Formats: sequence, C-alpha cells, structure tokens
Amino acid sequence: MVQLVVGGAQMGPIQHADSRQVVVARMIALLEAAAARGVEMLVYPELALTTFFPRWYMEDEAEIDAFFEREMPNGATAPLFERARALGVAITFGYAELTPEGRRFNTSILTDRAGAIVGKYRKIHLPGHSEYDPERTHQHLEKRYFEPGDLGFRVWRNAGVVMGMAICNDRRWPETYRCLGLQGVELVTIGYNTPSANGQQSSEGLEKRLFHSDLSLQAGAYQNATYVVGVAKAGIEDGHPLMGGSIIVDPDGFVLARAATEEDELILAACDFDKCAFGKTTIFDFARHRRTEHYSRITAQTGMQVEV
Ligand code: CDV
Repeated sequence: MVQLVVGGAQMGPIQHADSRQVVVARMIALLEAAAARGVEMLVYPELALTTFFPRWYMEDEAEIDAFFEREMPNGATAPLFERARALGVAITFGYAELTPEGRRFNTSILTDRAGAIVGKYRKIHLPGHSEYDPERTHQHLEKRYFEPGDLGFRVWRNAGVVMGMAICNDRRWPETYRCLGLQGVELVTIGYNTPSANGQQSSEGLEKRLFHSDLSLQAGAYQNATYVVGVAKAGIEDGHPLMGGSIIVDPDGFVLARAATEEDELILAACDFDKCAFGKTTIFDFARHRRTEHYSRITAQTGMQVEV
C-alpha cells in the first residue's frame, strides 16, 4: 500500500523587482506550512523563481539571462533544498534553465525526500510566439526564450510512487499524459502560469480559462488512471493578471483539493496510489484495449490535414 500526502504550493505574484532570495523565502514558508500538515511531496509552479518574463519582449542577451539559472541548486535556491531535506519533503518546481552550452529551456526538477534531484523535465509544448506581436493585448514569448524540451516525457519512482512531470501548456495535450501513462505514471505534477485572459480573443476570460484547465487536468487523470496536481503562479504580476485554480485530481478525475485565492496558498490531499490500479487494469488497460495499428497518424503527422 503506497500512500503519500501530496501538496500544491500555489504562489501569488512575483514582481520583476523581487529577488530570488525573497521568492525562495516564500517557497520555504509554504514548505514549512506543508510539512506541518503532513505533506510529503510538494509541487510548486512553473518558473517559480521569477516573474513570468515571457510577457516581456527583450533583445538584450544579458537582460534575458538574468531570468535564468546556470545551475541547480545554486546559491539562491540551496536553502530551499536544505529545508526540504531537513523536513523530509520531496519537491518539484520550475525555473528557466541556461545550460553550459548556452541553451535555454523551461525546466522543472524533482527531488527525493532527502533533497537530491532525481528527475528533470524540459517543457515540450511551448506556446506563444517568437517576435513582438502588436495585435496581442499581452505578449507570450516562450518560443523566443526557450527551445522545445529535449528530454521527452519520463517517469521516476520516487517515495514509492511513479512520478512524471509536465509544464503548463503541456497539460492541454493528451499526448503528454498518454506518454506518461504508458510508463505507468501514478502522479503527474504540472506547474503553470496562465494569463487570466486570452491575448488574442477578448471573449475568453477567467471563467473559461479555469474551466479549460480543470477539463484538461481531470481528463488526463481519468484517462490514464493517475493522480494529477496542477499548481498555478497567480495574481497580478507587473500589472498582468495570472489565474489561480490549482487543483489535485484523483485517478477517477475527481478534484480532491482546490485553491481559493490568487495568493500563496497551500492545497493538499492524502493520496492512496493503490487507487491507480483499478483504471489501469480495467477500462484503461492499455495492453488489452489500445489499437496502435490505427494511431500512426498521431506521430506521423503534426498539423491538421483535410483530405476530403
Ligand atoms: N505558460 C504557459 O504555457 N501558458 C499557456 C498560455 C499561453 C495559454 C497555458 O497553456 O496556460
């Protein structure tokens, strides 16, 4: 029987001027509150250490690099790793990664309960655009600042649970969950920064955005018989609103916990990972029911082709 108390450390806004030290202190406060309530695995948002900088168009390389981490842990984040180790809490959080070769990725790492990094994921589905777009109400320049991840969708056995990571826009793609589901995933962790409004369609506001987030996370959980944790960075950052809506979803697709604010807020749920077995051995027993002979189009073709 594998049980784990899983927490989501939703974070309120991080302003451009906020230092890494200030942000890490907030993350440690959430970690301590989580540990006090029995959390053993804590999930933080995408790009948890800085403001969501892809909203800013930048050309100066030094200005861009200031948002990136050259190593992990580093001087600023070491206290978080040390506190997590002392408290025995496994953590995952996102950050902008600059490799020694000068490559930039939107990355998340996973630690074990002793504070050692055991997994790394680099965001595969990068939304947005690469050049300044005057038609949008706000910019979303992830395609400018990051390369698509090159590590694939992997899982790690951590604290007795098969865990996989995805980041923000990945949660909208069924391929993400299925690649993890095919490896027996039991807990998918997904940090996000989702603007409260669509920069290209004024009719798409907060209500619809929250619904689409829930829909994606709940469907991914149910269709792969896995727990899914989606954790926001929320609130007004540098004048731009990000939605909250962090949730923990069980393998039936039910929401076990939901954030109520757009601030630093802890959500948690006691997860019994034996509950993943039912779906994985019945309606979503992939070995018995999948029909891969009809799925080749999914990897052979990227865009829609209308052939009639
Ligand atoms: N950070 C993201 O990937 N945000 C996207 C926005 C652009 C829609 C998301 O899917 O939430």
